Amino acid sequence: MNRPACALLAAVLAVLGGAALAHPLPRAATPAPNAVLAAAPPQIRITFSERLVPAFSGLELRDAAGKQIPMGPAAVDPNDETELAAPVKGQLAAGTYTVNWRAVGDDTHRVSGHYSFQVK
Ligand SMILES: [Cu+2]
Repeated sequence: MNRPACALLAAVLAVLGGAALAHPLPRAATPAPNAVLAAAPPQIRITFSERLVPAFSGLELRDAAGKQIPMGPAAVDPNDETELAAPVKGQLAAGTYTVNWRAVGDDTHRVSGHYSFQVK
């Protein structure tokens, strides 16, 4: 299905209350959106509404200035393909950080988003 047709069908299904053709969307994240942490989290982990295609899904972390924070490789959990995670290396200075994620589900369409958390 091409992208406009898929988007239209998804919209129609959403109106009908169905989620059969939903794209992967975050259901939960660690750290949580808007969390205020005392120290750097050991990893960033996002649980999606459906399984992801590992090769095309990932995340990155940026500080308030937009500088990318070095992390270990982002990977989809082989035991639960709805989980996308990446290890955080070392400490993070106090400040606000943004997680940018991208996710591709079974229909190969890419969705992306972001959320922020804070380190005190
Ligand atoms: Cu789609």
